[in-house]
Amino acid sequence: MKTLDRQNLNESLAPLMRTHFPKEFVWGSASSAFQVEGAHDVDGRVASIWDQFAQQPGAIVDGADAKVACDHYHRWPEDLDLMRGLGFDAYRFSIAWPRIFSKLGGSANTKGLDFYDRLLDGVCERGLQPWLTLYHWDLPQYLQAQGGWAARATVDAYLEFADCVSRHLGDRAKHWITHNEPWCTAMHGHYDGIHAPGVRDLKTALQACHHVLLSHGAAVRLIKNNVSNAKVGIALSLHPLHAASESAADQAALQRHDGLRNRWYLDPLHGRGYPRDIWELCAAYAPEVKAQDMQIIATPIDFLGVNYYFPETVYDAPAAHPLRTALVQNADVERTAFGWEVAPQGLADLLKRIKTDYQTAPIYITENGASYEDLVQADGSIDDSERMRFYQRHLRVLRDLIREGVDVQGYFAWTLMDNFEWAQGYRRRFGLCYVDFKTQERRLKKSAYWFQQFLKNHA
Ligand code: IFM
Repeated sequence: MKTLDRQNLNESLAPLMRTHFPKEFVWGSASSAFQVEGAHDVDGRVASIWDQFAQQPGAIVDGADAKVACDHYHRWPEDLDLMRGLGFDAYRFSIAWPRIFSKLGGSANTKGLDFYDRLLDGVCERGLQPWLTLYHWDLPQYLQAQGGWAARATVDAYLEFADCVSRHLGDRAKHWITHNEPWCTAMHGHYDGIHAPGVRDLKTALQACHHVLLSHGAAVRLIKNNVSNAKVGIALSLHPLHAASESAADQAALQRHDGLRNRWYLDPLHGRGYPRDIWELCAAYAPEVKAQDMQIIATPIDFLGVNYYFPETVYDAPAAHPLRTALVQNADVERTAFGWEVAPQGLADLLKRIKTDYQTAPIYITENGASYEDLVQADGSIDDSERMRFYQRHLRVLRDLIREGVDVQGYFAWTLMDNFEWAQGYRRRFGLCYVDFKTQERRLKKSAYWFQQFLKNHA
């Protein structure tokens, strides 16, 4: 790896040390299968809803697809070496369901399982701790044709997938995440339609959401049954929220937004059922819930994964359905290239609120990171000082929170390398490593060098 620009890195590093965090704290990087693997038709993989969605004109801003992406399917040894070289302890990755089951009721695809065997062995051989996500948005298209997450039968199909994968990999993988960001699966996928499968209907979204949560609870039980000493959790995208004003209308909008954005997930996972205020408001859109569903969803988890990116400011706005709210684009706040507000303090607000309101299981930050327009210098180096500072500022907040007694046990950077950023295609880069998508060359950005120096400074 290239020599570090020590003076510069040390300057920004001075107040923050790995030794400020608990010794057992887990430092990892996270990815998802569809965003990095490529090899879309290799070894029996079938199409996912994202392969299908990417073909729709206008669905992906740059018209890209993920047929090759970062070619992680073939280049994983190099990528794991990069992770190890940076000093990470853990790798969070997801299993592509379309590689494992190619049709309904069929048997598991051995070649797909073999790939994850190789990857998992490679992770373990390098001393990295594997964290497996079962569902990171790549539903097989054949299941969408049967109704997708809006159909209850998809819960059974997911459990078959979870059963197969946990039996196969559970001897080596002990950390399991059932779903990544169910809010996105439900709302981006089925309400605003900017994600696959591109449905736009609130009732369908809430039904899909219920099935995702139900499949989560059932999978917790199943994985714990299949895997000795398994730690099982879920990764939620959660947001600290503010009202645009003190007005009663904006305050009520804040409650509604919080209800659908945060409480709709946190409440049922903590045995409180769906939030009553929101349930009453959305009576016409409410999901069908069967006896026992809520008990299954509330199956205790071993950890809560929190994906934190940005806070939101809410005001009351007329719209077609009773949950109407709108978001304010605050002027004069710092933003990433994606337009997301940069608010390290929001992480503290969010985690304190979770601790107070839910007395939850230990927390892991399962994603945090930022997209910037990375500047490639004449000498080929990449000066992403903004991303470096983003990480430093969030980690400082996290360090202080842990000192205040909030039980956070690990942190996963999103993400090791630039990849397919869903509807934004390759336009939005989140990586610590720059990927030249023409040559597949990976190059460390300044933020990666900073992380490397930060991680190596431990007792
Ligand atoms: O790239 C995504 C990831 O798949 C889920 N969480 C947010 C990231 C950045 O948008």
